[in-house]
Parts: sequence; C-alpha cells; structure tokens
Amino acid sequence: MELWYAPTSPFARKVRVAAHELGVADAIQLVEVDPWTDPRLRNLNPLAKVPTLVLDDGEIVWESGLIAERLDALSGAPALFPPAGTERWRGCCQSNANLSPLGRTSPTPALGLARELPPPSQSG
Ligand SMILES: N[C@@H](CCC(=O)N[C@@H](CS)C(=O)NCC(=O)O)C(=O)O
Repeated sequence: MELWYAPTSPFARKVRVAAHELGVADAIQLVEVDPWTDPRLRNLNPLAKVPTLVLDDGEIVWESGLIAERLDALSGAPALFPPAGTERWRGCCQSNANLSPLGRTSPTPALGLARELPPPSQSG
C-alpha cells in the first residue's frame, strides 16, 4: 500500500507513528507529495490533502484518524483502538482531535502519542 505524505505534515506523521506502533510500516510505500501543487493527489483524494492511503486493492482512505483506524484493523491485531463501546468512541474522538485549531497537541492515548498539555492558565 502507499501512503501519500508530506514530510512537514503532522497529520501524516501521526499516521506514520501509528504504522510503526502497529508493525506495518514496512508494508507501506511512502510517496512524497506537495499537497498544494501536485495534481496527482487530487485524483486520489477530492480534498487533495495528505495523508492519503492507497490500499493494494485500490481502496483509498483519507483523514489521518481514519487511516490510523484502518491500519489498526488491517494489522490483524488491532492495538490502537478499543473494539467497541464507550472506550472506542473516546479513542476515535481523541485520535481525530489530536491537533486543535490552535495547532497544539492534545493527549491521544489511543495512538500512544500522549503528550500532556499544561493546565490552562489561571491568570488573565
Ligand atoms: N483532517 C486532515 C487534515 C490534513 C491536512 O490538513 N493536511 C495538510 C498538510 S498538514 C494538507 O494536505 N493541506 C493541503 C491543502 O489544504 O490543500 C487529517 O487529519 O488528515
């Protein structure tokens, strides 16, 4: 399978970390692309964003959280997302909220990427 990515993309980095955590990184061929200028990406993903995953059967997955979930399912031994119930939904929310609109990283324990934010400032 192919992962279309840009080296500076934090979303692509999240997917690559997930692939390493799952032990499937070697099965992924990286395709570096500039999402803002490369027309090939638009042919794969109508949003023309990285990361975009192209599976061996031609299925295409975009959105970093969904790609991580897809890799988790494909790994044969899902380890990143709980299988069902409240914990699963919580993990999915955390995965898809790992970058806030302000660009700060929030905890994503489902992906093993937890980095605690400092408590909100009490001043001002
Ligand atoms: N919600 C998306 C965000 C992906 C995203 O914004 N990627 C940026 C690079 S960091 C991109 O491809 N931007 C190109 C564009 O907006 O045209 C995800 O989680 O995958």
